[in-house]
Amino acid sequence: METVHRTCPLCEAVCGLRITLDDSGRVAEVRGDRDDPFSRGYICPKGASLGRLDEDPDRLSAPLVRKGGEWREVSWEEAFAAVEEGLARVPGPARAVYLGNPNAHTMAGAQYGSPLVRALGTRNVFSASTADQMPKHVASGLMFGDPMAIPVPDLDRTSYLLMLGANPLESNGSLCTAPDFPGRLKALRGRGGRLVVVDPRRTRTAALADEHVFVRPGTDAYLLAGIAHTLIAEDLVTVRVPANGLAEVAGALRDLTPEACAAACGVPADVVVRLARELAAAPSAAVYARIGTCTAEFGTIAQWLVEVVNALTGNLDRPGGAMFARPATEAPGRRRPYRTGRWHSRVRGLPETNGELPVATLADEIETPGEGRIRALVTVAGNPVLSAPNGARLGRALAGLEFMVSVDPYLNETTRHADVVLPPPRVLRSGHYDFALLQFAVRNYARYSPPALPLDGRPSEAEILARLAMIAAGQGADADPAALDELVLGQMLRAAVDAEGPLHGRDPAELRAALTGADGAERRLDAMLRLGPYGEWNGGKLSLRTLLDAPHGLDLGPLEPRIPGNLRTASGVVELAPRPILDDLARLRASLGRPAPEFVLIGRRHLRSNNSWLHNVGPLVGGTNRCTLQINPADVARLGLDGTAVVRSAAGELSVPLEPTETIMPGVVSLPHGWGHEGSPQAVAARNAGVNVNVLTDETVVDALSGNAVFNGVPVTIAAS
Ligand SMILES: Nc1nc2c(c(=O)[nH]1)N[C@H]1C(S)=C(S)[C@@H](COP(=O)(O)OP(=O)(O)OC[C@H]3O[C@@H](n4cnc5c(=O)[nH]c(N)nc54)[C@H](O)[C@@H]3O)O[C@H]1N2
Ligand SMILES: Nc1nc2c(c(=O)[nH]1)N[C@H]1C(S)=C(S)[C@@H](COP(=O)(O)OP(=O)(O)OC[C@H]3O[C@@H](n4cnc5c(=O)[nH]c(N)nc54)[C@H](O)[C@@H]3O)O[C@H]1N2
Ligand code: SF4
Ligand SMILES: [Mo]
Repeated sequence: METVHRTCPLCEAVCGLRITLDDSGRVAEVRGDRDDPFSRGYICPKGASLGRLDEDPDRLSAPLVRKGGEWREVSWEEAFAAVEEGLARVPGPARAVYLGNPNAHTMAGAQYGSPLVRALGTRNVFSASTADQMPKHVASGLMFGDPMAIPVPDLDRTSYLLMLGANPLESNGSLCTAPDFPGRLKALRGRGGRLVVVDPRRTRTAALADEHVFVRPGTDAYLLAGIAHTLIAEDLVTVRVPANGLAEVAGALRDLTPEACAAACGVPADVVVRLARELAAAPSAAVYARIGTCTAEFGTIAQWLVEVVNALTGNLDRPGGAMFARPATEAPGRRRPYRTGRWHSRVRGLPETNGELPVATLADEIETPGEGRIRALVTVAGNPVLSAPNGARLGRALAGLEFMVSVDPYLNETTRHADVVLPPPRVLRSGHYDFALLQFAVRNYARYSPPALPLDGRPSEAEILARLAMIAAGQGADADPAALDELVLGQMLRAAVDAEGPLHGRDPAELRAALTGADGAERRLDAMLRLGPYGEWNGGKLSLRTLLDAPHGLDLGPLEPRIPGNLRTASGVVELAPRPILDDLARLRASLGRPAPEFVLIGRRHLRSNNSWLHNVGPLVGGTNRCTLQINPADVARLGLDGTAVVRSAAGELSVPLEPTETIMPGVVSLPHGWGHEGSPQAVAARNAGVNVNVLTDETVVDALSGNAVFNGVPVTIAAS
């Protein structure tokens, strides 16, 4: 028996785990790591099932190559040779890549995703970000100049939290890295603070709150506009950060009165006004909005208004308010002001954001003939057939590709269309560092987990992605992946010695020689830590060594104010009224008097689920974790429904089992995403198939500024089946 300590890679909460392995390397037990200063022993049922996931017999153990409908296990050499042959047939501009959610949870995704994208030589870059948080990046990019500068609520110190469209008691939090989110919310109430939750469902998070406010799906932008309007109209504004555009904000919101907004969002005007007054009066307060408000028609406007309200109440960048983390691997910021629309998608003319195109138009780009049509696709850690809007259409489009390669441990609804599937090794054979998630932590913190077990002759995911990149760049299947790490390291160190700062004028070769680490991925982490804000090469202590010596993680202190140092706007101050957002308000106004559809569809998450995967882990499925349509009993009675119903949208239709519940607003129905595993080679998932909600979601409707998919507020009709 051996005990190892690792960060859980399954969600954004980054809990420390204490894992007991038996002599054969099997996971015997998983517990929370009580010595982790951030998670302090917290664990959820998913983390506890890591062993079951690890030994899932349906996880792929060797690469697969498909000929017609037949899958064949092949050697890694043969698999990479097949990739080389497939990609060689399709020139760069006709290739595409889709990067899925777990890329935010693997070192390989963080370190080798960008080189892979560059090597493919295409602007057809898609990811789960445009089915998720792109509105946040665009709002932050335009206001702070940096799309990654996303403030988080200072959860442990705030005295008032207004939470919209998030359900951390199921999701464990998102773009707000906070292990034991439920405990932190209880502590907020325990110290006399107030929690208000805005959601069309009375969720478990809402049940824990002081107040739950029902909102009509897709209309949070109105509610937030009404709050901002009230702050300005009642002279409750105290902006404490250097900022431009307050007068423009006031002008732009003048007609969006609480009464006008109430009519659109369904929250009574007196509640809108009261929320504004409470936010202004609280000793400290934060507004936090997540997926329910992002994957919506006015997603970017809503995220902008969140930060406008935080700024107007004096809570942006101050303890107890909305603050920016300072991650240990933060690179010196870019100086170019942020903009979107540097290029546009070929078929629908949708603007690029963060170097990507909206996943809502991926099927268009594959299906529509003409120069630049996508003919080859690389997917890494994604399942867009179940996660993209109108995923059913996307599935049909994938079947028509000339070549597709997927890096994924499973054969699933998406990877079954690939010609080659490359499975990464077990979680315990990979190192783990949360490059992405620690940018959004509610305390500054760092933890590195080295591989707990050696590689068993299979390449690491880092090596898989590096080799894909080198093949895509035309260097062939035999190129040495280590060369890629050296290239990246060389660039990083060269930039450091060229820049003003402690390393100015040093010799990059001498710095390179000082790096430690068992492989390229670790050496790159070492360099980033040393160069980072707490780094050994920056007057601090951090390096790979210090993290290896702290297997339970290192607390780097509470969040500290960062404005103006972290701003990248041309003006150097916060831009409260970016032109593109003010222009988009016309779209919000235009829909003010729009009649509400009879029913709108929203999503939901379950604690024991994880987007489209983990459905093959027996202990996690079943019980309340099921793919049912939540509907208010009054609607069931009015329509005379019984058992199941047919749901229709502009995109498609589904027959679904009903789950009547008083917890959902009348006129709103909710179906979780990530299901629809009928016929899956994953045996447990196939027995608990459910249906694909993204048969119903409409890829033709996006948030205009970010191109983000709209999953909440989808007009549907319901009929007896
Ligand atoms: N209707 C509706 N649709 C939604 C949402 C919604 O709320 N409603 N939510 C959206 C959101 S927020 C997101 S993030 C997307 C997610 O969309 P995707 O990222 O496309 O889908 P996931 O289900 O997260 O797919 C994860 C894939 O990664 C694989 N995987 C797991 N671990 C690893 C690993 O270590 N390495 C590799 N290479 N692969 C791995 C899994 O087997 C699985 O195939 O879905 C979106 N879709
Ligand atoms: N257990 C589990 N955890 C997960 C995931 C998972 O699938 N399962 N997925 C991970 C991913 S990829 C992400 S992005 C995060 C997401 O994390 P969260 O943002 O917390 O996501 P949800 O739990 O879906 O909560 C969204 C809430 O928004 C509500 N809602 C829907 N429409 C609207 C609306 O128009 N307005 C408002 N105000 N509310 C609305 C829904 O009812 C729901 O309660 O979770 C992550 N964690
Ligand atoms: S809350 Fe998230 S990080 Fe923590 S154990 Fe559960 S799945 Fe893992
Ligand atoms: Mo997500």
